[in-house]
Amino acid sequence: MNDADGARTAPRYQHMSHWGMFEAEVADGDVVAAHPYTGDANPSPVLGNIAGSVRSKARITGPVVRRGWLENGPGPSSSRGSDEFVSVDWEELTQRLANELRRVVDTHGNSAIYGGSYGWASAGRFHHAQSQVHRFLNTLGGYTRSVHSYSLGATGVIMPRVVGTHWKMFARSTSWKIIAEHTDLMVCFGGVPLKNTGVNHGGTSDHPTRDALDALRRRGGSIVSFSPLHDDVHGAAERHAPVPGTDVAIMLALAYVLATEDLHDTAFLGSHCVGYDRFEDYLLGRSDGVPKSPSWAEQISGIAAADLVALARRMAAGRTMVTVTWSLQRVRHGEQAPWMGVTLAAMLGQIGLPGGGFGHGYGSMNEPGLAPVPYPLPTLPQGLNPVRDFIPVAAISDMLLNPGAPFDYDGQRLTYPDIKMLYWAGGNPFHHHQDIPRLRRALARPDTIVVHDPYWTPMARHADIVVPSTTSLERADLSCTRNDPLLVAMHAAVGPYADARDDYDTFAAVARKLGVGEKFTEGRSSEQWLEHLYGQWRDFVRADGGPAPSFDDFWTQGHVRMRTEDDLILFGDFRTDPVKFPLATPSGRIEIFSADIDGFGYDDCAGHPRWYEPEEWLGGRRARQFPLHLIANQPRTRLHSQLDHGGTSQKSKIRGREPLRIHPDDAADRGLTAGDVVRVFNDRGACLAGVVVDEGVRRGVVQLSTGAWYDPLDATDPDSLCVHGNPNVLTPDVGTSSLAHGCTGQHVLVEIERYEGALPPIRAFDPPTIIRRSVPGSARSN
Ligand code: PGD
Repeated sequence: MNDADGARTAPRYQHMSHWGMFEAEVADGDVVAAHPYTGDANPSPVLGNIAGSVRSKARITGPVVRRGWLENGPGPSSSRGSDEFVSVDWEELTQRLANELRRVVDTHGNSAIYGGSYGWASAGRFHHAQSQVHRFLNTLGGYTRSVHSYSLGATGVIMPRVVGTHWKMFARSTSWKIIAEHTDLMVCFGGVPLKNTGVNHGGTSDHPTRDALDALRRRGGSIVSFSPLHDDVHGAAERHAPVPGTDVAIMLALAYVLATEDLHDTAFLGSHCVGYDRFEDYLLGRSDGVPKSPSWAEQISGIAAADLVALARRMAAGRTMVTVTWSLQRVRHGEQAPWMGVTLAAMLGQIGLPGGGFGHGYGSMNEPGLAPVPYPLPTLPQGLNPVRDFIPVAAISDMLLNPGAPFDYDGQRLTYPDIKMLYWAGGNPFHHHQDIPRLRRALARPDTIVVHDPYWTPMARHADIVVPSTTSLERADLSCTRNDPLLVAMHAAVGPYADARDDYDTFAAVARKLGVGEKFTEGRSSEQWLEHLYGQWRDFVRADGGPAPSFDDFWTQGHVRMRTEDDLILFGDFRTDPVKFPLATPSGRIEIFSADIDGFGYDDCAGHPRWYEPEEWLGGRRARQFPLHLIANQPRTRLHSQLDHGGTSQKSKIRGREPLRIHPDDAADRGLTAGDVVRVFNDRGACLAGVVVDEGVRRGVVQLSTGAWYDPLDATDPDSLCVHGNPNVLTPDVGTSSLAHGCTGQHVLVEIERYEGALPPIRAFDPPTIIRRSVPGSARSN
């Protein structure tokens, strides 16, 4: 390729990632730079991790099988994670996979395969790994699945019972345009962290949050934020740093002021809600003798009662939007924060009005606030799963460790199935699951673990059969999300690296061996599937009068721009006419009191929102032993654990360890200075981290992001120190409540001390030992 002056320039290919649209610049078979899409107002720095990712040393270069599994056959094994691997060719790998799937299905039935396979994988509608694995397992007769997500485990169960939906709260949220034009006061629980808006599941062509918040302030609106981390918000006029995990107490106090000063909208509560009376009995202390007053909340949260009184009055005086980030529900009793947020907004009576009401997830991902497109997305059909067994996604260790045991979930009494095979593609449980020592013991239980991944993640190291996947950069795909105007052609930037294959081709090969090849592929190659999915999507768009170029024209032009619903207001139609547009709740209204939840009789989730004292918080007994509250939040330098070896992520590390932020006084108390390496520990585990001293962190709080690849000092020991800084060696593996059993990885109590020993090397990105059988004499390689 030549530029205008005739100089040779590196070729560029349009592509999409979960953190934005870009052009991949290629040299010597690798992507050497990712240039952001010129239409993106605020591109994510995470794009900086892409350069060098194709040929990273962490790539899985060919199919391998764990040595112990090969020698002893399928069965429980505590050698997972420390064993060597043996390289095999694709024919052997696919045949072994087919044989093992056949054995498990014939001997134990399809429910013995856990195919929940949670994870974000890559952008791209066709090659999306979870869609591929689910379609594949369905062609074999199904699998035990998981429900909901690590992002939104509590919300996914509580919100349908309160407002009849959870996904509409983000996919059809009040748009940034409306907020910028109408909101007087945005009260943000958990802030609006810009770092998270870099990311959108499936991709994004723009990042408008920062500009929308600036526009709101220019118009005279203001932002009030509650978060123990100062930088969790952009442009706030007022920042409050509460004790972590106490937002529900704060919201109750604001509600108390509204109720006692007659500032609540009784007409709206009567016409659009049910159960306010029952809640008010609790709020004012009539049912339990404890008024949830500002002074009560001050004792719990550390926020001055006078500030809460003043804020409640301001909230009632203008157009107010109450927002709650997703992180607030990723804690024990996580159901309560979004439920209480809706209740507070309902008391203000502005739900469904322009710029008022409730928002859940502004700043949690890019999507909330983005205008939706009115069409369905091109989607790979996943087929039907006849297996009835399922688990809430964060119950994986519970399931593996307790086959046959009963458990509660959303009003049902269910039983954990007896899993013999785990099939994972596109996710990293060592990133997403809590209490890694317990997870490692759980992963020792099944007969066989299969992992497809492009990289030697800790999960791949714990597999028996490791399938090397291509990265999205090595394949063509379509990208499109429900809240972005562009359908984008993702051009392959490079060919498949080493002996990696597209997941689709692996599944097709195994399906053929099992006699269901045609059912899986429908006779199409990947390229034919792209054209087929595009054609189906084009029919919808054409029927709506939208732009619908031929596939070839679309591919050459690079994208199609769709219309979007720019003036959306969450629950606007319901507000206008609650009879004609009822919510999908039993009453058709907002359920401040849910008779159904009340009827379940759970002691950790009552029939209305309420304050529960969590186990992991600074106000409890456990804090005497572990006096620092660790916030294990989303990283600013990568998406989850993806490309932790990339440039942007690596630049943030301290002596190779994940950075841990601590208040200067807490650092001084422990004799720590910036750049020290510390041991972070509690009674579940320990990891190393690098100290960053930061006044923007509340006293008593430390922050260590998720996503550093688990790197045990002793790989044979499930309780080993992680030398790299993965906070999930510390977090509790306990569900949000009996209702949702969502992930509670956000909060954990710890103590910290300087690490005095010689610093162990970081080996997380080095491949494990692989015995190459193809070479005479079985030469070893690392
Ligand atoms: P990722 O790192 O995105 O984490 O957990 P998730 O498992 O999604 O993992 C995706 C994997 O897919 C990577 O290993 C990547 O290499 C692989 N991959 C990418 N493309 C492909 C492909 O084409 N094929 C295959 N086979 N693999 C591919 C995220 C989860 O973590 C989430 S969503 C949240 S919100 C949670 N948050 C927290 C938290 O707040 N606090 C704690 N402590 N823990 C959390 N965990 C949760």
